[in-house]
Amino acid sequence: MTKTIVTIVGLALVGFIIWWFFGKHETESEIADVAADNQSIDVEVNGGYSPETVVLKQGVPATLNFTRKDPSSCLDRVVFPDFGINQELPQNETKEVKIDTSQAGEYEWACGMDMFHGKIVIK
Ligand SMILES: [Cu+2]
Repeated sequence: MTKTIVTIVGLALVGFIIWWFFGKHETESEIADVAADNQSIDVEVNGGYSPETVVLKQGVPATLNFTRKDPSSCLDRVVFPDFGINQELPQNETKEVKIDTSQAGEYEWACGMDMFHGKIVIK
């Protein structure tokens, strides 16, 4: 019985390792909800950003609602270098980050230490 369990756990681990190294890891991408004159999207901050890529419509003012669940101070700031934004993210509070969508393109954001990354795609 113990042997069977060990074998199953072993196989599961091997499967996980194979998936981890060879599986397709598409970054999670989400399109903002667009209303007439604004668009918004919720981003959860927990060991990284979810979604990691946010798609915004050009020309419509955008708000990203960041909520940090992660207790680590690593993620307590979010920085958008292209927009000159450096926003503090207190834990379990939702902070709005307004994005100027007048220019199409791809813009990265990162935690205060540049360790975790996300991306806005404006098109
Ligand atoms: Cu960090």
